[in-house]
Amino acid sequence: MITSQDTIAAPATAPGEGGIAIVRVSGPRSREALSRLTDRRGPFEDHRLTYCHALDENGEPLDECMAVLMLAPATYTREDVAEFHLHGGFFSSHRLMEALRQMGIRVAEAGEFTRRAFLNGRVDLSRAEAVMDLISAGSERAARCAVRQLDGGVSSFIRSCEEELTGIIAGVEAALDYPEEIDEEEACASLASKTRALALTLRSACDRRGAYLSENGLDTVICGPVNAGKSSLLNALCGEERAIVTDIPGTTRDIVTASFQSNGVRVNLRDTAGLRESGEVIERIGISKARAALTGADLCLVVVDSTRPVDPETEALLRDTAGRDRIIVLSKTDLPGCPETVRRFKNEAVALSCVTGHGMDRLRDEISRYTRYAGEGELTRMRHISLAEKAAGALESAADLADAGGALDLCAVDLHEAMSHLGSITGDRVDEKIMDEIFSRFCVGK
Ligand SMILES: Nc1nc2c(ncn2[C@@H]2O[C@H](COP(=O)(O)OP(=O)(O)O)[C@@H](O)[C@H]2O)c(=O)[nH]1
Ligand SMILES: [Mg+2]
Repeated sequence: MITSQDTIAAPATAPGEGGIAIVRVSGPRSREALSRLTDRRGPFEDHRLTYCHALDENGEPLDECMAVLMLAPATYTREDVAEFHLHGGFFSSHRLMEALRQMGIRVAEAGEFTRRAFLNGRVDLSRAEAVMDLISAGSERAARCAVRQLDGGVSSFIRSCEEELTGIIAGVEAALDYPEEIDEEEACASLASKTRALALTLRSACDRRGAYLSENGLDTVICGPVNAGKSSLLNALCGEERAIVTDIPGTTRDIVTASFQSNGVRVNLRDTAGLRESGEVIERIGISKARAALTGADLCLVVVDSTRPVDPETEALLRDTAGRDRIIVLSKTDLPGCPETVRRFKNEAVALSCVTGHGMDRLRDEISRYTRYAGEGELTRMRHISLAEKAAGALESAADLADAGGALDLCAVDLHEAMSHLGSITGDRVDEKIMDEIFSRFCVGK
C-alpha cells in the first residue's frame, strides 16, 4: 500500500564515528530526494545500490555516497524508500539531513518508520515491538526472545488462540440465536470446558519471570558493613575497576553500578555504602540510599568480613534479609580469619577472596541459580503478558458464568472482552494512545 503521507527522513545509524552513516527517507518524495540531492544523472534502478555523490541544497557535493531507491511495496515501510550511505561521523549525515529539511522533508519521529510499517500492514504490533526489543536488547536472552517474536512466534500463538476463541464465540452465538435447536445445558458445559482450557493455555504461555529478567535483568545489591570488601567484590564480578577500593572505612558513598551476564541475563550490580552509624552527612545519605536499594533488590549479596567478629550492623542486615533471595559472602579468605566468624558462616556462606579470586566461580554459580528459570513460555514481554492474563481472566469469568448454568449473553460479553485483549497484543484492535506509547520508545530512525 502506498500511502499519501508526507515524506520523512532520519539517520538510521547510531551517531558518532563509524565506517558509514545511513540516512533513510520514506514517503512519496523519496525518489525526488535522490534526484535532487545526488549528482547521478540517470534514474535510480529499483533496489540497486548506486555510487554517486550526495549534494547539499545548493548542489554542492557534500560526500561520496552509495544511494539506493527502493520502490513500494517491497520496503521496510511499504512506502517508497531512499537511503543515502555516507561516510560515518557527524557531519555528512547532519548536512544531508539539513538539505532534506530544506526540501520540506521532515525529520521522522521516534519509531515512525516502524509505525508506518505497522500501519501499512507489513508487520503486526508484536513484530514491531520485537524490532525495538532487538535494537535495545541488553542481554543475549532479550535478543533471543526478540528474534523469536520477530519471526512471528507471538503472532502465530495469539492467532491460534483467537481462532479457538472465535469458534467458542460462534458456538455461544448459535445457542443464543437458536435456543429451540440447541440444548442450553449442553452448550454451557462445552463452553465452560473450552474456555477454561483456553485460559490455561494463555496462562501457561506467560513467562513473567522470564519477561522480567529479559526486560529488566536481575537487580542485585551488594551490602554489608564498612570495609567488608563490597567494592572489591563488585570490581571482581564485573571484571573492571568500577568502584574505588581503599582501606578507609566509608569510601563508597554513592551507589556504584556495573553489570555482567549470567545465563544470558544481565545482572545489574549495585555497590552501596557500608552500613554503620556515621556522623558524616554524605556518608549518612549514602547509607540511606543503600537501605532503599536493598528494599527493591531481587537478590542481596550480604558481605561478611571473615577477619572480624560480626558487628551489630551485620547482625541486623542478616536478620533483615533472611527469607529473601540472598547470598552470604564471607570475604577476604586469603587473610587469617576471625575463628568465630569463620565457624559460624563456614557452611552457609560462599567464602571467597577478591585478591586470589578463590571462591569467585562458586559465587557466579550461586548467582546463576537466580538467573535460570524453568519457563520458556511463548509470551516474554510484560505488555503481552498482562494482556494475555486479562484475556484469561475474562475467559475464566465466562466459564464461571457457564458453570453457574446460563446467562449465555453475559458469557458472550466476557468472551468478546477476551478477544479484544488478544487483539491488542497483535495490534488488530489497538487504539492510537497505546500506539503512541509503544512507538515513542523507539529510537529515531527506526
Ligand atoms: N586481603 C584481602 N583484602 C581485601 C579483600 N577484599 C577487600 N580487601 C581490602 O579491604 C579493604 C576494603 O575493601 P573495599 O572493597 O573498599 O570494602 P567496602 O568498604 O566494603 O567497599 C581494602 O583495603 C581492600 O583492599 C580480599 O579478598 N582480600
Ligand atoms: Mg566500598
